[in-house]
Order: sequence, then C-alpha cells, then structure tokens
Amino acid sequence: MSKRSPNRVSPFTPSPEQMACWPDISGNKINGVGEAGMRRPSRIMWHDPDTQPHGQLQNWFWKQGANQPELREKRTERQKVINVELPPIADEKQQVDPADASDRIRQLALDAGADLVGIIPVQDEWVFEGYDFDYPWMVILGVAMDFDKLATAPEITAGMEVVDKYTYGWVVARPAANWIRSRGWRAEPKGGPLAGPVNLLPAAIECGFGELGKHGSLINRQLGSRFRLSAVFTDLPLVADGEDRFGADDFCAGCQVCVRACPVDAIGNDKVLVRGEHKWYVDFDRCMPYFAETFGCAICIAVCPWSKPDRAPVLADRWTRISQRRHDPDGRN
Ligand code: B12
Repeated sequence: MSKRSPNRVSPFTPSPEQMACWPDISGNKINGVGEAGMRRPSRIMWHDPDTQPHGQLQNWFWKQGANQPELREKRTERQKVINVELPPIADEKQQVDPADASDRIRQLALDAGADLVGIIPVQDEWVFEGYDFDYPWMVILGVAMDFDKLATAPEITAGMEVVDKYTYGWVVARPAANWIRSRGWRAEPKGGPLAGPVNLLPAAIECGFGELGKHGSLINRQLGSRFRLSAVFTDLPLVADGEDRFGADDFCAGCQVCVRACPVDAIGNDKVLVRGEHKWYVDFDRCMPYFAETFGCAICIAVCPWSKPDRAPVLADRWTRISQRRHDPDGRN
C-alpha cells in the first residue's frame, strides 16, 4: 500500500532558478543530524543571509513574496511594527519580587492578546552559534493562527496568515518589554520572521507550551499545532514555568497524517539523532525547496489532527490517560 495520500501535489520539481541558489552543503548536516554530541545550533535560515550557507536561497524566497502585492503589503505592515522604537530603560533599577513581576508580565501579554505565555531561564544550547547573547531570562508568547486560513496551505492565504501572526507576535511582546524597561531592567521583544539569537522550540517546550510533534512543530494542549511564537529577552529575575506533557509524543508515534500529507516526503516516522537528542526531525533538504515555492507551505501543521478548532483539549485529555497507562501501567508514579 502506498503511503501517499491521494491529494498530494507530487512529484514536485523545484525551479532551476531556486536550485541555482542552493549551496553544496546539506542543511541536515548543518543542523547536526547524526551528531551524538550536544552543541549549539548552527544558523540554517532566517539569519543575516551573509552569515549562513543558504543565504542566497533565503534572498530568493523573499523575492518570490515581494512579487505578490498582497503579501508585500503585509510584510511592509509587519516591518513598521518591528521598527517601533523601544522606550528608554529607566535610570533607576527597581527591585521587583520575581513572582509579582512574572504575574504582571503574564497579565500584560494576555491583555495584549497573547494566547500562551511561558517564562524560562535561557540555556546556552538554545543560542545559535555566533550570537553574543547575555539575557538570562526569556518570556515566550504564543499567538493562535486562524484555522480556516491555515487550512488553505500551501496556498498564499496560509502564507499571509503566517505574516499576520508574526506581526501580532511583536504586538503582544511589546507591553511586557516596555514595562520591564520602565523598572530599570533590560528587555527586548523578539518576533519573527527572522530567527534571532534563540532556537525557540526547546525553550517553549521547557516552559510548558507542549510537546514536539512529528512534523517538527509544537503541539499545545489548547491550540494544537496552530500557533506562532515570539519572545521577550530580559535580565529581570523571574519565576520559571514547568513542562507540560499530555501524550502528544505517543500520539505522533502512531499517527501518519502529516507524513502522508507532506508533498515532498520531508517527515519521517522515526526519531532522528540531532545534536545529542533523539527527536522528531523534518528533513531540511526536502522541506525547503517546496516551502520556498509555496510562500512557506504549512501543510504539516494545517493537517495535524490537533490543529482543528476545539480538537486539541479533547485529544490532550484522552492521550494523557493513554500515555499514563502506557508508561506507568501499575499507576505507581
Ligand atoms: C529556520 C526555521 C525554519 C526552517 C528550517 C527548520 C529546520 N528544522 O531545519 C524552515 C524554513 C524549513 C522552517 C519550516 C517550518 N517552520 Co520554522 N522556524 C525556523 C526558525 C526561524 C529557526 C529554527 C531553526 O533554526 N531550526 C534548525 C535547527 C536548530 O533545528 P533542530 O536542531 O532540528 O531543532 C528543531 C526541533 O527539533 C526543536 N528542538 C531543538 N532542540 C531541541 C531539544 C529538545 C530536547 C527537543 C524536544 C526539541 C528540540 O526545535 C527546533 C526547531 O526547528 C524558528 C524560529 C526560532 N527562532 O526558533 C521557526 C519555527 C520553528 N518554525 C515554525 C513553523 C511553524 C514552521 C513551518 C510549519 C512553516 C510555516 N509556514 O509555519 C515549517 C515546518 C517545518 C519544520 N518543522 O522543519 C514555528 C514553530 C511554531 C510552533 N508552534 O511550533 C517557529 C518557532 C517560528 C515561530 N516564530 O513561530 N522553519
């Protein structure tokens, strides 16, 4: 039986113009596939193009979008939001109780429209190679994506929703950053599309946003795979949140929806050793060519069974129980 779903756009042949932009090195090698040792991630995409082997390809991707008037307009709006100047940091550093500060930050982000907020100390192995980064804390924010728009993936409507939600990620991060600065501490908001200094997924997992799915994105117990991330980096001492596990990893092990839907077979059924961790991994060299010609694809998160509106809480409830029975059948823990 073929694992291909009937509606796959296959086979896909990338355009010669795109392929001319590809470097000789495999993106999977850059990501550290097969490496047993832990190390910082290397820059693969969405950094300064002159500092990464796939920089020319990144420029080509930007150009494709710039040729689409609607997308270009949304990108321009986003840039305006990114460019808003930060208020100065107050001269006098106020001592704020970490628990009170964390509550305040969480509330500010929620009031600004964030759907998820988590707080975590930054770990060295999350920081991309080559960045000078000296913030000890980060606040991570999640903003939900519109399911109907996402479901059009790989059409441009899904790509435009990605741009909109990147813009919104900046909007929801600014009030917390501004408040921290008004107390005399350093704080910087950081949204997409550029990667910035920190690999966000391991940080978001650690502060309770959910589990890594087979499709290489997070699965959250409320929003499934349908959300984007932004962050605030700060030196204000805060209180860390903990992980949230509810069986998504076990669910993914037995589900093949994204594997079958991926037009370019970039998603596998087995975990892969990447920089010292066995984890779900999406093949960069297969994913990227299609991504580059579909304004960011997003089929994998659109078809994920957890992404359907109202579905994630039901699945989380069910899979918490299944997973508990599987891993602790006698209920000893
Ligand atoms: C570069 C990048 C890409 C690249 C390459 C990704 C890659 N895996 O090689 C491309 C363009 C292909 C891409 C595609 C997509 N991306 Co992308 N991408 C990024 C970006 C900017 C940097 C991540 C990176 O460099 N990864 C390469 C290396 C470091 O990856 P890795 O070692 O394999 O580690 C990955 C995971 O295994 C996990 N991870 C890393 N360490 C550890 C440790 C442990 C213990 C665990 C459990 C997991 C874990 O996190 C990493 C995320 O890629 C982030 C934003 C950010 N600052 O983090 C968004 C980001 C990860 N992408 C995102 C999304 C949604 C997508 C797409 C669905 C596209 C879309 N239209 O939305 C696809 C999915 C394909 C995929 N999963 O690979 C979201 C995920 C949000 C979420 N809810 O999970 C992010 C966070 C953007 C955002 N701000 O919201 N992406």
